[in-house]
Amino acid sequence: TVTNYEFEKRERHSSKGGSISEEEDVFTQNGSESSPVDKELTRKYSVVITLRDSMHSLSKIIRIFENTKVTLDHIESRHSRKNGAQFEILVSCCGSRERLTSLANVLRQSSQIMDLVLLAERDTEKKETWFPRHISELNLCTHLATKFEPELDSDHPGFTDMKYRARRKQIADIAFDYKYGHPITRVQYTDEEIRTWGHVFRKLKSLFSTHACREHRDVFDILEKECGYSDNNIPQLEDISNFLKKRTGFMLRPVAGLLSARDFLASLAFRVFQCTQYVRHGSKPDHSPEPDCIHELLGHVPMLADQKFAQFSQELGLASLSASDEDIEKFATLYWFTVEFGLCKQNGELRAYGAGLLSSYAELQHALSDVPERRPLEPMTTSVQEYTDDDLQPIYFVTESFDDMMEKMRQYAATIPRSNEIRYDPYTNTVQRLDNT
Ligand code: HBI
Ligand code: NLE
Ligand code: FE
Repeated sequence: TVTNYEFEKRERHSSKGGSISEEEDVFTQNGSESSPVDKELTRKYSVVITLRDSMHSLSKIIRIFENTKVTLDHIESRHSRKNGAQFEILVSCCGSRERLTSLANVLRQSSQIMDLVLLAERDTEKKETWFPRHISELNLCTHLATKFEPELDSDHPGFTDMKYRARRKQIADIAFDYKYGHPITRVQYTDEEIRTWGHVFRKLKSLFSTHACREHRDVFDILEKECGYSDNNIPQLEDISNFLKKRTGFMLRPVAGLLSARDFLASLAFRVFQCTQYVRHGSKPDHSPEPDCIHELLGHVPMLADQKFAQFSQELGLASLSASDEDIEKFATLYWFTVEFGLCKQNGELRAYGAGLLSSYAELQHALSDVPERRPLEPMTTSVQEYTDDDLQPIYFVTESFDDMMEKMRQYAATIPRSNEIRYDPYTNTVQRLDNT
């Protein structure tokens, strides 16, 4: 790579902790005194190598890395501004302190190398990721993932439909303008949108009695009686948010599309559900890879109105706060196989509680048919299971009960390294760390 971006970032970073050569001194002086355990510890290092002449020696240098079994992560080059030097090479690598010391010693003997600086990335690992502490800070958690956009994705059923794209933009603006505490702007749905909703509504309703879990069926009856759920009316998010607030304290917040997993999960910690407001394209009503309000209203809302399920969702959110990127990925996968595509056993029968199943006529039938594979939910393995997010799932995970699922998830979350325990204060809608930092 011949970009300067990483290079500059690291220079800024290293200048905070003193000059580069000071770091180097600390490194070499302490190197021989470290304990045997310390020596085996693999850490990340950056090596900046100043080359006298051309880059011809680069391949030899790389071979020395390989010979000392230091793993390369990233290499960049740039022209050097130093007198008598041609290039500077930045190498990000990984290895034990001992290996890096011997590597540096070997390299320094090369006549091609004018200067070599070794930096241990001490504080990059310590750095804390920001997370919202108060429910209003969800106004900052709006990082959209660019996936399934009708504008950008040529496979999207709305890609060539300019009218649909304009409509999506119009509804997205409600979400972009939204601030915590505002009522959610109502949408006057078109006849076409209501037709799409009605089609999905009728077909799914015919499956719920045999395919949906008890919790979903119970709330769905109430939503029909009290909240205007019917095949000729798309309920408004504001009204449904108020209904949920009374049932479990969950609130809806409009969102323009798929959010980053970190932001999406963080909102659950505050019992806020990020909810899309547009309707899927009418040409593919029975399965949509992206969330839309049909998915949210028919799939998620009934489940979020259940006390136990609401608790489960919030705990998943709380566990995700301050987690590393790798752990966020795992929590997102667990969310996927439970809240979105989970199956459970009830009275000896298999039932769907996952919202992605309860909002898709095609997938609800598929999930309970004998086509897909089904495995018991086991967070440790489920969290690393690969999945497809643009078609029917080949694998589903089955839980014995919501209590069992909650217990397993708590045990799993307890194994995730986090700097501090976090608790939620419902009176102030804040998350606090137990050490008050
Ligand atoms: N964003 N709006 C929205 N809706 C989702 O269901 C959603 C998301 N972003 C990420 C995401 N789901 C998945 O990564 C979950 O597994 C967390
Ligand atoms: N496949 C679901 C549906 O068609 O309603 C949406 C899933 C969103 C993750
Ligand atoms: Fe969803």
